[in-house]
This record gives sequence, C-alpha cells and structure tokens, in this order.
Amino acid sequence: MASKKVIVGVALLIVISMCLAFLAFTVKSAKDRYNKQRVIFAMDDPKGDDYGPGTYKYPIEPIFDPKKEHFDLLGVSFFTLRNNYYFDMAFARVTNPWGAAEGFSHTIIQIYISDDPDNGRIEPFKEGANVLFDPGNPWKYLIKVVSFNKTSVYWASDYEGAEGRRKGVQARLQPDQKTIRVTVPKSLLPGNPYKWRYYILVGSQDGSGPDNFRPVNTAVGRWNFGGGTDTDYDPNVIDLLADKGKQEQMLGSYNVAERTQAVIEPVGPSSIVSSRWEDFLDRFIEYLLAMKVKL
Ligand SMILES: [Ca+2]
Ligand SMILES: [Ca+2]
Repeated sequence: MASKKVIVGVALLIVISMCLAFLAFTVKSAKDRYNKQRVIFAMDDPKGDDYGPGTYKYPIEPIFDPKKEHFDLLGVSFFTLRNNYYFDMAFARVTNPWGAAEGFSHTIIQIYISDDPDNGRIEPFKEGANVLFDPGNPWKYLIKVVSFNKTSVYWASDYEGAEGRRKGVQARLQPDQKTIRVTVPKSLLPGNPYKWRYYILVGSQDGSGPDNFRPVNTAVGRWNFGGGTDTDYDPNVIDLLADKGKQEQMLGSYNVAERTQAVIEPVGPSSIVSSRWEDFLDRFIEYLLAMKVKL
C-alpha cells in the first residue's frame, strides 16, 4: 500500500514539474517574441511612378523641383516590436519646406488597413483622395500621416468630425533622410497583423486641400498638379503602393462621363505567416500584458 502511495506521489510530482517547466518555457517564448523586432509586411513600389494614373504633372512652383521624386514611394517595411507597430515608408526624396518637427512637410500618406471582408467602409474617411476601395476589402483603420503633430489613427466606426487617436502616435523622418517612420501603439490597431491588407496612398500635403491632399486639375498650376480633370472623379493620389503596371490601371479607372471614381485594390496579406504556436503566444502575450506582467 505504502509503495503505491509513493508511486502516485512521485508521478504527481513529475506531472507538476513538467507543467511548471512548460509554463516557464511558454513565458520565456512569449517574452522573446514580444521583445524581438519582427517584420509583418514588406513590399517594393516601382521607381518613377509618381504620376497617378500615368498622366499627372508636378505643379510649377520651384518648391516641387525637380518636378519628380517628392511623392515617389519606393517601398515599405512594417514591423512589430514590444507594444508598438512601426510603419517605414521609403521615398526617392523627402524635403521639409515648411520646417515641420517631423522632418517632412511635403508628403501626405494615408495607410488604410483592411482586416475583415465583412466589416468596414469602402469610401475614404473624408473626401479628398477621390478613390473608392475594393468592396471585398473594406477598411477598418486609417493612419493619416501628416506634419505638425496631426498624424492620427481613425477607425471606420468614427464619425467624420472625429479628432483621431494621437496618444503614442508619432511620424518622423529617419536619419537616412529618405524614410518616414510612423509609430502606432498596438492598442490602437487591434487584430492579427498577418491578415491585414493595405491601401497606401501618397499625395502632396496641402493644409487647405480636401482632406489635406493637393488637388489635381486638367492644367498644371503654380500650386496644383495637372494631367487630370477639373472634376472630383480623378484621384488626388500621386503614388500608390502596387505591383508594376497595376497603379496606372487602378487610378485610371475613374470615368467622368459616368461620374464614377477609381476603385483601388489593396496589397497583402503578408507572405510572412504566423504558426498556430505563434498565434497562441500572441494571445498569451496579450493576457500577460492585461495581467500587468512585465515582459
Ligand atoms: Ca513609386
Ligand atoms: Ca506606385
């Protein structure tokens, strides 16, 4: 009898110590994952396509010299580290004619994120870009990247006059003078980033333009782009993140006679995928953070 009790006791001890070892292993794995910089999405954009649908011309004002490159997106790299997402966007040229603390004041970028085909909106948050989004990939989050401490996160459920979320949000030109990095706390973008699709819209920042986009008209002006139309059907988007040849087709899909705006498709989801174990760790990390465990 006594020996049976001993065996049960020893077995119980083994099981308990195995459970503790597994828990310690899981906590360490969660800690390592949380503290490691991990790319969630990366993509290049063709050089020299800062012409919208293929016809747009830079404004006359010398501030836009050499009439190219300012709005030419070359690629993006998005990554996660600790409790932030980082959105790096590289350009052919970044200047700061109005001396913004962010290090750039010419460029406006709008990052629309879709993560649920049944949830979100297909028109932009505000009128300005003059595009519509693919109905199969409505957007849920918008990161509007502008200068003078106005970079903000909006949700599709926000009303039009909403101020946007700015706490912990930051946009800064990086030391290479070509990359704009936007930092966004994860709490402002709930969801699984490996499933996200993106619409990355690049334009010329204009404080008094519609939704801060500099307008595109038929004729080039001192302060406006030319090569479009004098209506609100042509996009005010100068570069769009897309595979070679796709941007011209998508941004050119507006029709003035039929009064329709261009419909654009997102890029993504990421080719980087997470395993079940990593998904479990991500949920475990959320739990540990909610429990105020220091990671
Ligand atoms: Ca480009
Ligand atoms: Ca492009």
